[in-house]
Amino acid sequence: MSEKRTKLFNGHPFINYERDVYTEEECIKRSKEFYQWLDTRRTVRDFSDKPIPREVIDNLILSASSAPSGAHKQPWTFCVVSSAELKTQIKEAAEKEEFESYHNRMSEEWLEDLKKLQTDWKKPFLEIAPYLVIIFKKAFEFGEDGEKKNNYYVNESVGLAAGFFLTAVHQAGLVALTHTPSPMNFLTKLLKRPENERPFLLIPVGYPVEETYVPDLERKPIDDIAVYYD
Ligand code: IYR
Repeated sequence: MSEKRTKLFNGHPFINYERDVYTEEECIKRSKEFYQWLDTRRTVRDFSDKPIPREVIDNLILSASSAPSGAHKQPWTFCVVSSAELKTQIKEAAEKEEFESYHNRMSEEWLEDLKKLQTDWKKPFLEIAPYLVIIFKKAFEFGEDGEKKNNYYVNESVGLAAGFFLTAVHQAGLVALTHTPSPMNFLTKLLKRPENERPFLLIPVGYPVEETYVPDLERKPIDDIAVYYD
């Protein structure tokens, strides 16, 4: 690596952004290959209990944390649960809420929309997957003297980090499930999170079982998802 070239902008240090440069042809090839590879990612619900090195989880989280965030505040905490006892507590609390949701809180339309995914209130993967990664968003932070410090565009920022995380999981040859128990404030209590943090997503990470089936879904074609204004 060449030496960092730095410059001050109004007294603030900037570094020269060194990046790879591609020809238009390479750019087309790379974007196509990346799309074709990313399109092979699937949400999986049948996890194996095969362990994953902790270092892998650190790397996935570091990748997630490279996402852009409002005023570069990185307003997230990734809680990583491998304790069997805690996983059981999380499963029991999540299933209690999900039972209520599937039986009394979700509309007929919603339940109908989920039939193709064959989800239900039972969440065995919460005990089976080697790691549960629970992303918390930081609504605000505490400064040195305990004063409140603002974060900005928190939902957008944490959503981006979650997307980066799922991409990193796929790149590592692992699978994940974006689980959304609702309400999920039980996670704040079980994981003893401070008052400035709110649960955002619960993501089991692991290997899939040997023979895994996923819903036979189609993704929307480009004309249904993009509008060009030339
Ligand atoms: N949170 C429930 C229900 C659920 C909702 C949506 I929208 C999904 O895409 C899948 C599931 C659950 O996790 O089962």
